[in-house]
Order: sequence, then C-alpha cells, then structure tokens
Amino acid sequence: MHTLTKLPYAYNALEPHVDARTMEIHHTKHHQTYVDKLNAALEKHPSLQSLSAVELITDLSRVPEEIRTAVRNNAGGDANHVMFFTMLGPKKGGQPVGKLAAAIDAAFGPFEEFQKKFAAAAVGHFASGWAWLSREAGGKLLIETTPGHDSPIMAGRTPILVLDLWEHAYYLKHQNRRGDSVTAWWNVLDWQQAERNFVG
Ligand code: MN3
Repeated sequence: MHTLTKLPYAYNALEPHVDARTMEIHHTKHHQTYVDKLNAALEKHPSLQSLSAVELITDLSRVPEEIRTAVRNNAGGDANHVMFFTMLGPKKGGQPVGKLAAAIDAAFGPFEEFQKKFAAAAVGHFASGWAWLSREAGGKLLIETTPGHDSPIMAGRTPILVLDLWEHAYYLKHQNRRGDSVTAWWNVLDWQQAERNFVG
C-alpha cells in the first residue's frame, strides 16, 4: 500500500508565502486522493504493489494497459507532490548553491535571468501541469513544463526543481494570478535539496 508522505514542516510554516489553508487542503485532500487512486488502480495487480511511485512512472510499459492511464496520473501525482512538498521549507529561498549554481549560470545566465525564464514557462503553460528544471541524460539543463501529472522522469530526464501549476496549489490565495504563486515559491524553495538532486 502506498501511503501519504508526511511533510517535514507544519501547514502554517510557509506563511506568508504559501498560506496554511492551501497547504492543508493540498496535502490532505489533493495529494491524498492521488495516493488512494494509485492504491485502487494497483489493487488487482499485486506484482506492481511493491514498486514506488517513481519506479512505476520510470517505466510505464510494464504496467498493464487497462490501468496504465490511472497509474500515470496517480503515481505521477504522488511522485510529483512528494518532490514538490519536500523541496519547500521555512527559512529557505535565496539563490542556487554549489555545482547547480554554476550550471544554471552557464545554461541560462545570471540567476535573475533564470528566474525570468522559469516564470515565463510556468505562467505560459496552458491549464494544469508542472514546471521543472531537469537534466537530460547528456547533462544539459532544461526548463520544461508537463501536462497533467506527467514528469520528466517519464522521458528519461532527472528533475532538479519542480513547481505545481495546478490551480489547487494557489487559487485560495492568488486566484487566477499564477505568476504571483511563482514569485512566492522562490521564497520557500530549498536550494540545498536542489543541489542534491543535481549532483545525484
Ligand atoms: Mn498539486
């Protein structure tokens, strides 16, 4: 059975950047639902139940066709939310560190330029989805967005940063202003974890 990953901070810990009510509903309702639906999809497939959500989305071809869409959506939903939530925290924000800082500089220019490019991709993405900084197998850094709960992992890339673009992630506080939620996100982003994702 897949279970809801506990957050390493309280729901109000990211105030004022992300409000407590949004955090609580996002985690206990939205994220929980993906975990529940993933368990339901795997109910009749015991051989797949020991695989983690990340393992499931890494190779969806081994998932039977009749549950593949459900696993793609809900293992993707679980894996993406675990990464998203555990890369946030109080007293975070600031700038990239270590090898990732140098790589972002080389690929996108100064940090402020990277922020502009990332925000433009996030705001420009149509409908629900996720914005990412990811690394191709050859090492190249890429800003990309994915629809639904798709992940760069499904295309063989390594996610470094992830931002939830679904309205449920920001609507209570920011309504239609997705750009404001991107601005807020920089203040709670854990760059130490991003560096660990980058160096592997
Ligand atoms: Mn979400």
